[in-house]
Amino acid sequence: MKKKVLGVLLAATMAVGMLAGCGGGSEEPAADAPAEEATEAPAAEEEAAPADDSAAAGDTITIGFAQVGHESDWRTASTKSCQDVFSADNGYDLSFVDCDNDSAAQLEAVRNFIQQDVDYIIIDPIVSTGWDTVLTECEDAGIPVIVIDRTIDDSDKYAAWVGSNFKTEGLAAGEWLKAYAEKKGISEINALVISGTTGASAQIGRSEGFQEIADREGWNILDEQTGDFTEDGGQAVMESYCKSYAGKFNVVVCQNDNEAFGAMTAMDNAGVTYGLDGDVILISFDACTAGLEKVKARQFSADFECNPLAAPFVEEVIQTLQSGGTPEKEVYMEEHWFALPDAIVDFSIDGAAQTMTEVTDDVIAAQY
Ligand code: GYE
Repeated sequence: MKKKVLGVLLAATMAVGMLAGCGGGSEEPAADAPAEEATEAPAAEEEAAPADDSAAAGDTITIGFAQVGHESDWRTASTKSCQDVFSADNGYDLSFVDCDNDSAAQLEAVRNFIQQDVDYIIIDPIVSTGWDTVLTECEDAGIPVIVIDRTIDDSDKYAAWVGSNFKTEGLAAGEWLKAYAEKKGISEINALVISGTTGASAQIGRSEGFQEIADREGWNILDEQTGDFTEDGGQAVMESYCKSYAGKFNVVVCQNDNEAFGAMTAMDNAGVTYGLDGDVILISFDACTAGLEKVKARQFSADFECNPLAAPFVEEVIQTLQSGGTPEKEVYMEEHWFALPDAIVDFSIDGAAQTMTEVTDDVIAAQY
C-alpha cells in the first residue's frame, strides 16, 4: 500500500517537475534528463503487482549498502534517506557500511556482501574507476548492484544508477557567475576552486562543467586543490590560498557546502570579505539546510543543489527487479539553483533557460 501510493505520487510529481522545473528539493529527475527515463521510471503499476515477489510473500529483502563515508551534511542526509526507506518496517534488512572515504575498504565491503549472499548491493562509489572486477564478482554471484549518487565509469555491470548530473551543476555555477558578474559590472574573474574528493564523479563533473564556462569566457582559474568534501579540508585549502593569492582573487568556488563553511572561517581569519556584500563571490554546491542558511545570511552568493534523497528511487528499482521487470538504467534527480533576489539572474545551460529559487525560511525548512 505504502509503495503504491509513493509510486503514484512520484510519477505525478515527475510529470509536474518536467514542466515546472523548480520546486525546492523534491525527488524528481533532472529537467535535462531524457524524457523517456523521467516518465518511465519508476513504474507504479509494476511495483503494485503482487507476483511472487519475496517482500509480498513476507520475506525480508536483504541489502548491503557500501556508503562513501560521513564527510558532509549531504552524506548524512543520503544515509538517513537509505536507512529510512530500507527499514525493517518496510520489509528490508539493511547492512550498512560507512567506508570512511577509503576505496580499498569499499571494495572489501562489497566482497563481504557477496559472502553474506545479500539479495541486492547498493554502492555509492567513492571514485569512479576500479570497479569492473568486483562488479563481475557480483554478477557471477547473481547479486544485482544498484549504483547511487556518484557514477561508475569503467564498468556497466550494474542494474541501475540513481543520481545527479554533476556536470550540469558545474555548468550552472559557471553560467550563473557569468550573468551575475555582468550584473555587478565585474569584468575580470580570478577564481580559486576548492574541489571535492579527487576522482569522485561529483568532483570530476563539477570541475568539468565550471571549467568549460571559464575557458569559453577567458576567466583566470588561479588554482584548484581538493578539500575532500570536508569542512576541515576546505578551511586548510583556503588558508593556504589566502596566503598564496592574497588580494588576487574575487571568486571562490567550493564543491560542497562543508568546504565552503571551512573556507568562510579561513577568509574571516584572513580578513577577506565574501558573499553578496563582500569582495569575493562565494559559490557552493549541495544546498543542504545549513548551506541555504548561509545563502539567506548573504554569505554564500549562490548554492547549486545536489539532491541526496535518492533512496525512494532505488527502492523503485529494487521493486521492479523483484517483480521480474527491467528498471531504467539511469534515473536523474532534479537540481535547483538557490540565491537571494539580489543574486537571482537569468541564465541558460546549453540553450535551456534556468529558473532560480529564492531562499526563504520556508525553503530552508523544507530542505534536508
Ligand atoms: O556533494 C558532497 C559529498 O557525492 C554528490 O559527496 C556527493 C558529494 C556531495 O561528500 O557533499
